[in-house]
Amino acid sequence: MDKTSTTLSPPSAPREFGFYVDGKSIPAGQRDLFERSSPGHGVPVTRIPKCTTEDLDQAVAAARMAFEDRRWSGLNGADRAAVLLRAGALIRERAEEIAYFETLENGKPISQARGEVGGCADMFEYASGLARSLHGDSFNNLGDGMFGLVTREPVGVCGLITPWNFPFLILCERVPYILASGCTLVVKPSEVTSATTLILAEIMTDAGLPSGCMNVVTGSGRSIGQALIEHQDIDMVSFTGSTAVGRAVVEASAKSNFKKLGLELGGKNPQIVFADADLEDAADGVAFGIAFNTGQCCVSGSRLIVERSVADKFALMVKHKLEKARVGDPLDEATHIGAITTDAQNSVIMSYIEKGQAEGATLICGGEQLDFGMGQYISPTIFGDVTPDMAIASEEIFGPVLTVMPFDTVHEAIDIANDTEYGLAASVWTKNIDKALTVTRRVQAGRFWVNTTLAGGPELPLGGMKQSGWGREAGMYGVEEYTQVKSVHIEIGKRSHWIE
Ligand code: TXE
Repeated sequence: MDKTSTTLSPPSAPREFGFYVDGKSIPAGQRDLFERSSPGHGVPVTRIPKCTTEDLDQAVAAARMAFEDRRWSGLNGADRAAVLLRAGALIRERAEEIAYFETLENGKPISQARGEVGGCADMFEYASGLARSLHGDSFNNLGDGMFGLVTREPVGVCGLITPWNFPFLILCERVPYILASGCTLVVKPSEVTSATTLILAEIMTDAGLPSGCMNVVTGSGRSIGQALIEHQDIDMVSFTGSTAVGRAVVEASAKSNFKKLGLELGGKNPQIVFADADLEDAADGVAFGIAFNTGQCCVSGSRLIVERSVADKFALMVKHKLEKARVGDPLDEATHIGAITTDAQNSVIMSYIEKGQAEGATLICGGEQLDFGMGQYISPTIFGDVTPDMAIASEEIFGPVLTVMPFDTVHEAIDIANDTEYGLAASVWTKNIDKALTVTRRVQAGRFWVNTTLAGGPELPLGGMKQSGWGREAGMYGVEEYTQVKSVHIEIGKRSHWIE
């Protein structure tokens, strides 16, 4: 590993975090601890408490009390906006610390983590405006005797379960919108990446969020996560993670209190490249789409569907790009591709690489476990001679593994793109406006990119079609998800009597 430009090193001892309830950090005390080692360095970096179900009950009770006494939902939008704006500023102030722990726990490159933290501050700043502009509707067309209103009310106490691939970004695509709506919340981050969620809880208190409005319980999905989704006093759950656990969330909602759900699940996202595209641009975009965040990205462009006349040439162009990407120490500012976040994920990716070869696909590049003497790294991988029925072409791998499938016509490209149970994201690369629009209309995906990929920001909503999930996060749509509407008929003058 080239370590010439490494500027940071892992801590000499792990930092201990408490969980967070009612505006205070609560130390682990007698609770068991979960110690997290950096996937890039193999040394312990953080320790978090394994919360008990009593801790969860306490956190939910704090969120319930904060919601019901209206210390947050009863404020006017401008006051809520002021807190969210201050939180954005505090995220910027603590950006280096957040990026450092994000990189240590997740394994993503520090330069990428810094960029994400800046984007997270922006989420808060944008959502602050939505706290003021959120509104309902009125009906002035019901005749002289009647006026109609549709008001928006916060859903109540939200449970938020987040994954390990973008611990801070996914959190910040939700928390400011949840708070902008007037809801209170209890967050359960992934057990392997809890640090930056706990830092955000401190930031929210420092920004002036009343106590009890944001609580964080830490621990495993099977114990604390499951108890949260079954909880009778949580009104809504937003879950981001695997499709399997997504099903468990739906089941738990049905078996408990029919809590409202938002789900962002897996993806097997197409990158459709036409021969008339700017192929240099497209090759860079496709390389970025599959290797960004080591492909551990629900929206990663993992299926390259490319026009047959340029397929071989284009696959080599992507290969050359990926070969120039620097894989290595996530704390090195020059690194493009960091470590695989968990041992389990590393095994999953390597088993798909073996399966691809066993199924008869051709390894164009990568496919190797890289040995840097520390951590776990996999070289970016491309498979050619792939057919849509192969596991590597149909199942979410969640790693830097790209499958190449050629097409001859626009309609064939659309059919291959839609031949999946998922519908999270898609990209199309072409200079032909008709092709771009036809593909954008016909491919089923909640997020679409034309001549770019993985673009995002606070304005446009996120979420999936088909088995990629329910609902939308971020943007005005994201705030509205955390509200429920009430319709109000108002009689003007005297109501005509039923019985005279
Ligand atoms: O996800 P899990 P994992 C996909 C990706 C990956 C696979 C497994 O394919 O290989 O999922 O990753 C909590 N009740 N994605 O195992 O288990 C858990 O603690 C309630 C897609 O990490 O779904 C964590 O906080 N909660 C993806 C969160 O759910 C439970 C992001 C996600 O964990 C729970 C990550 C339970 N029974 C993985 N079990 C995306 N869409 O971005 C676990 N959890």
